[in-house]
Amino acid sequence: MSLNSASPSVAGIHVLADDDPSWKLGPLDQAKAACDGGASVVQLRTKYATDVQTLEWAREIRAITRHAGVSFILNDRFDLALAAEADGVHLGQTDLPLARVPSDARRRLFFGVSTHDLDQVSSAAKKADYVAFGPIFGTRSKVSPHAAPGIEALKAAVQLAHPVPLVAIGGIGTTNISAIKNTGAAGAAVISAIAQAQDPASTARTLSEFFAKNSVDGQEKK
Ligand code: 3NM
Repeated sequence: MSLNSASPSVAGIHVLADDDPSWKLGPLDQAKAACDGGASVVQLRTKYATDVQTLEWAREIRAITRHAGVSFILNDRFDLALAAEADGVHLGQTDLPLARVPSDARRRLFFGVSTHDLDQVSSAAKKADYVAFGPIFGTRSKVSPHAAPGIEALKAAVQLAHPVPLVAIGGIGTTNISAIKNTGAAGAAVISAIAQAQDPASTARTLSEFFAKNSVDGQEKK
């Protein structure tokens, strides 16, 4: 599936519903908060669960997101994504390469690829439907050998990926969402900002509203 105005959107806030057991909220509650708060995308990210558990969560999140009009992406696994009727799949650099994904799955799902430097951005933008780039800032949600490249590198990545939408990830929250938006990134993805929030739905709403604003240098455009 390629992304166009008639297809599910990847623009806006992506909430990664993550199954790390140390989070205050489980993946279903993270997904519900995302939908209640007006996020654009929920991505289910399971690094601990069995396939059976992942599929069970994926089916529930599919129902919640469909009802809310929110796009649903599954991390890593196109087979489970098809089984759960997800909209898309998010692949890491060490997951199945996009070129190996069967054409039937390519037709039915859109695909995003994680990138961590500008060479990876350039290569992913040639084949993926969207590109994720990070970690932009320091993150404690993922063990990453990659340095946090910051806002200037994000600007370069956005331009390099264009016209393929780029989603920023890593260390993003309410205090830096405007800076992310100002780079021209199509989206911003978060884990701990929601999974650890006092009021997750309200935080998702704050992030979504900030991101929806057409702000320049932190100033909201009238
Ligand atoms: N991927 P938080 S950083 C899942 O750089 C993930 O590809 C990253 O969590 C990448 O919003 C990251 O809590 C963790 O920083 C994002």
